[in-house]
Amino acid sequence: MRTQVAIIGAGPSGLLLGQLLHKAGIDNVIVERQSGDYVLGRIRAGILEQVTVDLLREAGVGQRVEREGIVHHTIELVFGGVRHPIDVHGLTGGKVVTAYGQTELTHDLMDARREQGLPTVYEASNVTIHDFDGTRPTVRYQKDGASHEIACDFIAGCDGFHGVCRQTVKDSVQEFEKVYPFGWLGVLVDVPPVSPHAIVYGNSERGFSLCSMRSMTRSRYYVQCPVDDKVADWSDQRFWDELRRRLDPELAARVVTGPSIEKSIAPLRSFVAEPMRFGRLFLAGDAAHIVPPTGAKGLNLAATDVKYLSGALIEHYREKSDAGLDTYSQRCLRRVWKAERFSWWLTSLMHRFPDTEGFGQRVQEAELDYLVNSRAASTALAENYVGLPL
Ligand code: RFL
Ligand code: PHB
Repeated sequence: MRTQVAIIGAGPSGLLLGQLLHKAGIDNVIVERQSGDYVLGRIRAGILEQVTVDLLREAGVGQRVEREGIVHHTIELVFGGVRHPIDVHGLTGGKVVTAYGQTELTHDLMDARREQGLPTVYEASNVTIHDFDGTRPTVRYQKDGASHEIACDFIAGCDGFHGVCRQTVKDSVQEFEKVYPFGWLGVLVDVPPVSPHAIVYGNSERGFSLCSMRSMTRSRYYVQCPVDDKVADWSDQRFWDELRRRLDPELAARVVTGPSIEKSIAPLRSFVAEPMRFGRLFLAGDAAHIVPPTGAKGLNLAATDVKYLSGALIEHYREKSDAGLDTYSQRCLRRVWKAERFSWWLTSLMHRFPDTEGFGQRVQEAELDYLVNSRAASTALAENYVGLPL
C-alpha cells in the first residue's frame, strides 16, 4: 500500500489530522492497535477550548458539538467550604469553553472517516516505523496473521503516551517528567450534573474534587485518591460520600447520585518529549506530551499540534515549502510548555500533597484567596483556561 501520510493511532489526534488532510486532498492511512469500540470506550476529556471547536468545524465535523456541546461562561472554585465563581467569559473579553466528551468527538471523527471511505486499519499488531530519516519512510504491521507494509512520504506519530513512535526515537529525545503523588478516581453517571453551567474545582482538607458533565443528563465527577488505590476499594456509596464531603454544603446537598456506568483511577503526570520532529516523523498529542487533567488541556493541546502539523503538510504539498515542517516542533513546544505550566500550577493549587506541611498549606490558602480577590490573578487563570492564543 502507498499513501502520502501514514498516521499511527486513531485517537483524537490521528483522526482529526486524517480529516484535515483529507479535506485538503492529501491521502492518508490510519493504523490503530485497538478496535474502534475499544477506542470509544475510553472515558477521558470533557472540555474543549474555542480553538478546538473551531478546528472541528474546519474539519467539517462541527455540527454535533455546536448543537449538543454545552457552552460554559464560568468556572467555580470551592475552598474553605465556600464557592467562588470566576467569570471566564467576562475576564477574557467573551471567550468560553464547551463541555463535549472526547468519546463524542471521537465518534464524530470516526463517522466522518467511515462515510468518506478513508482507510483505517484497526487491530493492527506489531506496528513498526522505518526509514523516516530518509525520504521513503515505511510503516509495517500485522493484521489477521498477515504482514503488511505502507510506503509513505511522512509518518505522524499520534499513538499516545504508550505508543511506538516516541519509543522508536527514544535515543534522540530529551524527556522532562513530573509524577504527582496521587491519582484521580473518576465516575461517569447518568444523572443531571450538580452544576450544569460551570465546572467546579474543589480544594478541601480531604483533597481535590471536580464536578463536570457530558450532557444535561450525564455527569462526570472526580476525587483525588492515593495513586495505588484500587477501583474495587471505592463502592459507589463511598464515592458519593467522599465527593459531598469535599464540596460546599449547598452544592453537596444538590448532588444527585446514581449507579456509576464507568469508574477508573488515573495517575497524574506532567511529561514533555523534545523535539517533536525526527526527519519525516512528527509526534503529535499525548505521544509527545502529557499534562495532569487539572485545567483540561490534554485534548486541546493535541488539537493544536494537529492544527500546526496539518497546516505544515498542506504547505509542503501545495506550495512546495517546508517552512511549516521545519518550525513545527518549536511552534508546538512553545504552546505546550505554557499549558504544562498552567496544568502543573492548577494541580499544585487545588490538591492536597501528602508531604506538604503547615507552611505550604498556608501559602496555598493565601494563593487561593488572592486568586479570587484579584482581578489580575483571576484574569490570568481565565486566559489560560479558555486557551492562550495560537
Ligand atoms: P490517545 O487518545 O491516547 O490516542 C492514541 C491512540 O494510539 C493508539 N496506539 C497505537 N496504535 C498503533 N500502534 C501502536 N503501537 C499504538 N500505541 C497506541 C492507541 O490505542 C490510541 O487509540 O492520544 P491523542 O490522540 O493524542 O489524544 C490525547 C487525549 O486523549 C488526551 O490528551 C486527553 O484525553 C487528556 N484529558 C483531557 N484533555 C482535555 O483537553 N480536557 C479534559 O477535560 C481532559 N480530561 C484527560 C482528561 C485524560 C484523562 N486520562 C485518563 C488520561 C481526563 C482523564 C481522566
Ligand atoms: C472532564 O469533564 O472529564 C474534565 C473536566 C475538567 C478537567 C478535567 C476533566 O479539568
